[in-house]
Amino acid sequence: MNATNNDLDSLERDLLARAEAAGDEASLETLRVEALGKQGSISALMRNLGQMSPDERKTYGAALNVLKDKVSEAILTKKAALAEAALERQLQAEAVDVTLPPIKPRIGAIHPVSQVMEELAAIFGEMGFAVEEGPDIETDFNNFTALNFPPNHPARETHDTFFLDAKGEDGARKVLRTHTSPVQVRTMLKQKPPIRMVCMGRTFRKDSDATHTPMFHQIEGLVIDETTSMADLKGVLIAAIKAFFEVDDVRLRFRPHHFPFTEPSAEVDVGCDRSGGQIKIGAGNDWLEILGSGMVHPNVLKNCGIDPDKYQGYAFGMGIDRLAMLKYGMPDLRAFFDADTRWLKHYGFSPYLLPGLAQGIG
Ligand code: 2NM
Repeated sequence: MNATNNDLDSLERDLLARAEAAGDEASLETLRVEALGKQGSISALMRNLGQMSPDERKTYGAALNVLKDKVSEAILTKKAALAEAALERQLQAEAVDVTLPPIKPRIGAIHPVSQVMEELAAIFGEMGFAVEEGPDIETDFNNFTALNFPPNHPARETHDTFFLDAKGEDGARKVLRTHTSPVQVRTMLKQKPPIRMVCMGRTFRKDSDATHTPMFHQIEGLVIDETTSMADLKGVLIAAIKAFFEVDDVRLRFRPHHFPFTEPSAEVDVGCDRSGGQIKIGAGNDWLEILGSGMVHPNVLKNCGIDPDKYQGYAFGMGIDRLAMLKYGMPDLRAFFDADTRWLKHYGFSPYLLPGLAQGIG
């Protein structure tokens, strides 16, 4: 009886040590089968109980049951510890430091002209202007005739037009648009007033020197309803220029001018300061010409199917490239179109920070 109990003690030491030493779930399962399975060592001892006297059977059976419980408890405990350790290892291995800065894939930079267009779209969009688009190749009618440039009139030559060989439906040679105004023509032809739109895009003139490139960008705006006036134009321009240059005060000066498509017409200067060697918009006593504008000529309205006795409107236009140079301090216009990646890296904008009135302009 004592000998048998000693046997149980050593079996217990052995089984518990194996449970403790098990390195994975598989060896725990092997242990469980070898100790508690049908052919297991404890089960075999249980089967011997039948040959014992009732007294022996009582004490020895009880001891066996205690051993059985201890072993299965040891196996379960070790199993839980192994699972916990495995989870801990996985958590360590997959840990993410959420305080690290994001990885920025190198997907290039937004060109300052594109950036400025996004800014202008946000600003004018907020003021209720739709953004319209049109093709670079235009008919003579859309680019000139509808806009009150008389046929063979010298005004057409002042635009240094690129003519194509192809002819449009009007029988005249097509042109690379010399301004974005044909988009206004298209809009008036397809849409009844009220009209409130801007258009931005490429324009082309045979002109190339330090301050002119044969391709440049314009934004033009058009508002047509029954009552809008130069006063509305001035209010819109002041608000837009304040938002664009991010200044609180802007002075505008309207000088009489002439355009074929507007009457009256005005060139507009914005107040600036040149004392620091660079131009600052807003403050100061100097002036900088930045845009052209006027009330849409009745002939233009008529040419575009709008009754000039019922409707009136204003229009304005400005150069986007120069706006970008002024705002972002880029001295040389020609570098804009060199496609030099070093320049773009220096002056370009992050694709992740698109302008909007909520997140800020520029
Ligand atoms: C300017 C200056 C003044 C203009 C006029 C029109 C249209 F189509 F409505 F007649 N669009 N844009 C306009 C007027 C453009 O750019 C310097």
